[in-house]
Amino acid sequence: MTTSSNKTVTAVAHTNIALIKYWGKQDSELIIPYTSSLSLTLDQFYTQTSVQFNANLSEDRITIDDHVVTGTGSKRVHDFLELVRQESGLNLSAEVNSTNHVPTAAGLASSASAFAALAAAASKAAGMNLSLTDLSRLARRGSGSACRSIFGGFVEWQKGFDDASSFAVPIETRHLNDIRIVALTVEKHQKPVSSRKGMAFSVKTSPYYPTWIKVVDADLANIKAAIKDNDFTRFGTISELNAMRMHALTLSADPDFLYFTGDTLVAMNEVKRLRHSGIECYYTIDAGPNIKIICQQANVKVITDTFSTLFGPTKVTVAKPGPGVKYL
Ligand code: 2P0
Repeated sequence: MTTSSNKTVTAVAHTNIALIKYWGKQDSELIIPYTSSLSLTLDQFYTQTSVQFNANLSEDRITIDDHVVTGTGSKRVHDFLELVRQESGLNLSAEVNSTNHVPTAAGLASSASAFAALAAAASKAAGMNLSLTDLSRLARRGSGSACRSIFGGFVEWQKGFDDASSFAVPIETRHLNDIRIVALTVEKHQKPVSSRKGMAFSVKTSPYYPTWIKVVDADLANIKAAIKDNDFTRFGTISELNAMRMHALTLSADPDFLYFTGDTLVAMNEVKRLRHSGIECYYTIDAGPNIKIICQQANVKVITDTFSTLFGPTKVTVAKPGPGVKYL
């Protein structure tokens, strides 16, 4: 067993937005989902994390955005470091320093970039030299969506059936590279139901959950065909539909719950109005009230102008496809 390592390793990972959503786990310990999912990694939002395993520490020391975090706030990071120690055979405590570069207005703060960067930095600092596939599997154990942030551009998380077979793969394409995501923040407050709880509750109580599993298979096949055919209209249509199908699982849970606010509905209607007026755009919405508008570069200005007028310019952030994880 290795007992010493003092290398500080720094990794950067970008967040991703799911276009075919992950919503439900068949195995919550290993984070194996019921369905595959597909995302786009974004250039604007990322996490930078440094890790050093240090023989002088008696316990993990975790600093996030310049604040030392302890107790429940650090439990998921600590549990993840335990997993890295188990897998690497290294038995030292770690110093972790993480900074999120997510504009506070973007509403995209995400565990995806955080656990992707942590997986990359911690595994390398512990002396593991993982392939990108194994890094994706490791990141998945921290947070499901993090397995997709190992790669850039369009990424598919293939659900698999066990720890070895559940990981993300990049979708190699030069198509749709003028795609843009206009992130709109209508609400900054913490969501009332976390994704983790919300998806578990939907699996358990929504009578539509078995249908979701079937529908995602079809949505995923269709969106991959749309990417292959460079068909933005089909791509956007399927993304919007799939997001609404995911939210139908919250409305059909018992008791029901909802991530939208009144402003979410205002923004959704505005996207539809723009679309009907000939400005092609679609929306997707995660487990929160903020919407992300899917469009192409040519329409970015009219869309950002419209939403800046409606909600204020500080609420609007434009992102492009972003890169996979890298070391500094
Ligand atoms: C996604 N979301 O595919 C979906 C769509 C939110 C809505 O993945 O429990 O933080 O850590 O595996 O990855 C957010 O859930 O959940 C998420 P865990 P995660 O992006």
